[in-house]
Amino acid sequence: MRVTRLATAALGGFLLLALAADPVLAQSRNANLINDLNTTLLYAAVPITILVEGILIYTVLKYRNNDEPTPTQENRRLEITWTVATAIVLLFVGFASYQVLAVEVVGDPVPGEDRIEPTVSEDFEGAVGPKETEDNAVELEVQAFTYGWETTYEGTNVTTNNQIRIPTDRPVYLHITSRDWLHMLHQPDLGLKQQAQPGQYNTIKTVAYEEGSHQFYCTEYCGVGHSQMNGEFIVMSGDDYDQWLQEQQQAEQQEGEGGGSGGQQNGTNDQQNSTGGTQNQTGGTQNETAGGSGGQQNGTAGQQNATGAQQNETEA
Ligand SMILES: [Cu+2]
Repeated sequence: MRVTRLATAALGGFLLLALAADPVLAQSRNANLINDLNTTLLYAAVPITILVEGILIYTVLKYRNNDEPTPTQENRRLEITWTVATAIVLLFVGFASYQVLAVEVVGDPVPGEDRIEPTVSEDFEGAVGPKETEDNAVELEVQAFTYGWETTYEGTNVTTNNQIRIPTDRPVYLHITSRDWLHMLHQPDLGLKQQAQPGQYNTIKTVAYEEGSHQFYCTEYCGVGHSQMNGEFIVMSGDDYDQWLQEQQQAEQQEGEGGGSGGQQNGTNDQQNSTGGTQNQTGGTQNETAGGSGGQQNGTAGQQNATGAQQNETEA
């Protein structure tokens, strides 16, 4: 009876764990690999947990009234069994983890002759460019500072603050560095995490599958503004991304070419605003006038009250 109940509880626990481990959506190749590894390791860990806990509970219950226990002196078969079993488990965990860590989206890209030069703004070491075969790859430079993030897109002058935009289904290389001291970029849904270090680039790679917006943030305590050091990580379709980048570039160019004319337009806006201001002032005058007469009315009311009080006194 007791054993049946225990078995039911163990099975229930296993099912709960299996449900909790179910990955929600395939956001990126990184997240996919990490979640799959997690599930694989869980399938190994749960039976071992049930076995060990089962033996423990069985032993406690069976020998609970044993007042003079004697330790097992020597049991070669038992020792060989648990040594071999442990070795098999460790080999399995090591092999499964290595298969995921060896993939460059998880274990970071490694420099090689088959890669093009990375597009970065500073003369720092550590950046790894895309492979020659990845002709549609996207490179972004992410600079951390106290307290925010600035992203530069593919060697253009286009930058975004506290916002990182990437396209789906293309290899994306993020060259991460810092302008002052240590920070860390983290986006859990996509399985991205890398340190931002001054004087050095750390390159991470991803291939995103789903469009959407996610929050990214700093996960290395860096000062009083650390908790505000977050931003929006936007995954767009390839076409949307190209269009957005083109628009940004055009806006940038227009600003660069006609800085003077842009300034004049702003001046006109300012004039319109000041005209609006005059109208408001006129309105203010009207209000004042109305307020004055209102005040007089109040004054009259006050006089009436005073009169009332006098009447009351008289009656008393
Ligand atoms: Cu921080």
